[in-house]
Amino acid sequence: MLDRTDPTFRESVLKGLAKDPKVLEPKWFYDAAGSALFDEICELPEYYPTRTEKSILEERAAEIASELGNDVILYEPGAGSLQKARILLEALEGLARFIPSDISAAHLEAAASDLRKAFPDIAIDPVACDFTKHLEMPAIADDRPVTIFFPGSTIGNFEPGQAENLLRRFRKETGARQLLIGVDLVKDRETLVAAYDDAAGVTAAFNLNLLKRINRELEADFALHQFQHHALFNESRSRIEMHLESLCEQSVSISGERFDFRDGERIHTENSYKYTPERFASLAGKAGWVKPHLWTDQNRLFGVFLFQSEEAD
Ligand code: AVJ
Repeated sequence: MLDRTDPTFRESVLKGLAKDPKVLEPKWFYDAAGSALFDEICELPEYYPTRTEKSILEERAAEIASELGNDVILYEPGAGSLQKARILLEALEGLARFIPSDISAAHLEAAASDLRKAFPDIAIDPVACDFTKHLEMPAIADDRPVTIFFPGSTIGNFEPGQAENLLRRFRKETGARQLLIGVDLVKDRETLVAAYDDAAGVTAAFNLNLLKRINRELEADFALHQFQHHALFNESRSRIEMHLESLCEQSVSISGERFDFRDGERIHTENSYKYTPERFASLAGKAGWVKPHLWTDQNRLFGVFLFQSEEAD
């Protein structure tokens, strides 16, 4: 499939690499190769979030379904391959409408037509939008209450203040009454670091693929072997950080602009915030999401929260 370059990619990259320290936004990880690498990450023995969240959704599906009710519109921002939605749709017998949204219209349409075959009784109405900017609603008359489904701990990519704004926007832009959200929980450093620095090097390849993408789409000349994946747990900020570290002094040309790197200089490519249940409930509360209900696994690795909109009180 042809990957059309998002017009904002160039601007975001040039701006991020002009900063000190240099940064790149994690949303650019997911070109075709990056999405395939992420799918591989989800299968790694060290990467517990995906399988843990899946097992919570599967094991608690009936309970979750009875809390949600059937007569809702389920809206998933950044729905991607719709893997997790399938689990929920199976549990929500009689769900009327599902609205997956994603930045990549082509992938979304393909995933949606597969989903229609599996769930012929559910209206599936994909909308292409970038949820970091705006949640689009399809032009359909249906006044059932909206439930936002935001799994995968995607919320962990945002600074806490940004996360709060995002969750407030989700509520206001869709009029949603409920939020079902997956959140990775704080745990010991070894478990966390291993999940982002796996033995097989898949996460390293995922991180470095960002430079490959810049080379291909933005006429750049990153020497990939001169950068190294680095993951660390920043405990005081309760987040995993991923960086790409320059292994020597070098300069790189991107779209005709030159960027100098010191030996050991890092590009900060991702944050993945880890929450305690209390801290996450308090963040969501500030965004108008109240009455948390938490489902977790035996080891409390991962949390699936259901919140109600304060307006529904
Ligand atoms: C998709 C943001 C949830 O933070 O765990 C996985 C992305 N990065 N390994 C995460 C990711 C490196 C992932 N999220």
